This record gives sequence, C-alpha cells and structure tokens, in this order.
Amino acid sequence: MNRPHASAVLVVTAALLFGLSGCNRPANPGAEGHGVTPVKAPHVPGQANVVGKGTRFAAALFFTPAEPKVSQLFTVRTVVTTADGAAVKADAVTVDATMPAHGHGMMTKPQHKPTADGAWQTDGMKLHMHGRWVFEVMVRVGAETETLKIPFDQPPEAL
Ligand SMILES: [Cu+2]
Repeated sequence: MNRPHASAVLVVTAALLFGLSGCNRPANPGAEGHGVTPVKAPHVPGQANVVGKGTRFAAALFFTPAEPKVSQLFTVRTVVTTADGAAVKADAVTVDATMPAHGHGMMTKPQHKPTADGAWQTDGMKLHMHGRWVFEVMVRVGAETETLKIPFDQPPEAL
C-alpha cells in the first residue's frame, strides 16, 4: 500500500509537467484539463478521510473503500458531533460533492440513511475527476441545520 519514493516522484513530476503545460493537456486519460493536484499523505487506516467543523456541528467522514480511485463508487460514513466535539445524534445528514472550479457536481445521486449506532451512511458517491472537490455535508439536529464545506483532493490514483 505504501509504494515508496518512485511513485511519489512520478506524481510530483506529473503535477509539475501538468502545471506547466496548462489546462489543455490532460495528465491522464479521462480527466479533463485542469489544475495541479496536490500530493496528499497516504490515508491512515481507521482515521477519518476528511473532517469539517462549522459553528454548531462538526463531521468526520470515513470512506469505504478507504482510498477510492477516480470514478470508483464509495460509501461515506458520517459521524456528527457538536462543534465542541460532544456526541450528538443527527436527525438527518446528507453528503454531496462538487468541483467549484469546474462548476459541476457528481454524476451520481447518493442515498443517505441512519446507521444503527447513530451515524449516517451515504451510498453511491463517485468522484469522476481527480483534483479539488468540496464535500457539502448538511447536518440537521432538531430545528437546527448547518452545511459544512470540506475540501478534498482526489488523487489521480490511490497513492
Ligand atoms: Cu471537474
């Protein structure tokens, strides 16, 4: 899982080349031309893939599979707390994702359901391009709602 050095150098080189060549030369087939993809640290098993905090609530998102590839369907488990980190049982949670720089969202329509342990599960997520996405996590607890916006960089392939 932790392919060393060579692949990291490749990614950095590809990112540099891509950055220099502008937006009209896709770095890999299927990806439309756009900006440099930051190299992210490998995901640590058991830890949330992304976390976000608003003024009322915070959310931790766990992906299955743990490191989805471009265009691979995945499931998100969302654990909600108060912004201070206290446990809270959300009445509704939805997860969406968009690429603001490109003005588009996902091509799938994810489904959301509560889990037996008080978290929420979103099936049918798919990030069909590599690059910067923003997860929009809507949390409702009673009459209070908040939407957390959490940036995420989808790598060209699982690192
Ligand atoms: Cu895009």
